[in-house]
Amino acid sequence: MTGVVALDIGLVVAGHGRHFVVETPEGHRLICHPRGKKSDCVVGDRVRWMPTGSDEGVIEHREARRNLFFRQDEWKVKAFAANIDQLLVIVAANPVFSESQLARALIAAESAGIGVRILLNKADLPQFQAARERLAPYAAMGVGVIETSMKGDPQGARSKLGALLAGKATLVLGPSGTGKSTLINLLAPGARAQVGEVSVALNSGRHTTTTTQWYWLDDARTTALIDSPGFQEFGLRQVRPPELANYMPDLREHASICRFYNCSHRHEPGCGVRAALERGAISASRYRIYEELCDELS
Ligand SMILES: Nc1nc2c(ncn2[C@@H]2O[C@H](COP(=O)(O)OP(=O)(O)OP(=O)(O)O)[C@@H](O)[C@H]2O)c(=O)[nH]1
Ligand SMILES: [Mg+2]
Ligand SMILES: [Zn+2]
Repeated sequence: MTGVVALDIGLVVAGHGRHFVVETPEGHRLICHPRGKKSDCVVGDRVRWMPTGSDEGVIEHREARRNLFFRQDEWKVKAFAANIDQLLVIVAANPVFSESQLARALIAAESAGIGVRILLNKADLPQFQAARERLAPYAAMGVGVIETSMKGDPQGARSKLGALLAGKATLVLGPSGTGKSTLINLLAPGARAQVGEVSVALNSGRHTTTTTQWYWLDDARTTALIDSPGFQEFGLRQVRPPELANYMPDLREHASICRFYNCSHRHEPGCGVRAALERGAISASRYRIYEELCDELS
């Protein structure tokens, strides 16, 4: 594309539907509108833009992406962020998390080639032990699980996370009310991400955060956290059923010994996955999620 390289480069740090906030390499932020009506920019995109006023511009071009983390529901694709280094899924002792939603986020990350960790927050609450047990299959299959009490022991949370986040752009994802914005405020000086009380009546979060936003943790702008709104649904229509077990490390490990190369791990004889399930090497809940997804995606 001729002319594109002559334009200024910028990083999309927030999206508000019809306009975006773009940050220049010098750290200046300005409002940009996409050229034309439709835009496919998301937070984390690098764009070429042209000034149209002192604090405004127009996005002319989006650079190729290294990756894109998204969910695909029945009717629409919801992109969370592009060009991220890792995903941090936050769940909490309370509200009780859906294991299916957690598993889905992990599968989406695997299929996008993005590394992932789980953060279990609110270690100060009595429901913590039960939540920790529900995460045991994830720790066993090699997903790092970090435990924090951001409210009870903020310093402990900070020191556990510092090295894991340094030098990376991390997308913070999870159900509403788990502490995503609390984490941003803990680590990003002056971020002032809005934090909401968990609704007692609904035993769930209130969807305090409504847009995805990029926060720098350091003045040198090498480490970033991306806050996102809590989700309730997580469609995986981008995944074909035969690929599914490939994106679930605990199933994948046993699929290689299945008698049939195209085994669906549901009814064929000589299935390594079902044998592992029967002897307890794969947890019943994980296999149930696999079945649920197979049905949903076929
Ligand atoms: N008990 C306890 N409460 C916490 C802890 N960390 C955060 N909270 C509280 O949990 C509630 C929700 O926190 P947020 O940071 O707004 O949660 P969020 O994940 O950003 O939620 P959404 O923006 O709705 O998706 C707030 O009342 C926090 O003060 C913790 O370690 N222990
Ligand atoms: Mg929030
Ligand atoms: Zn099988």
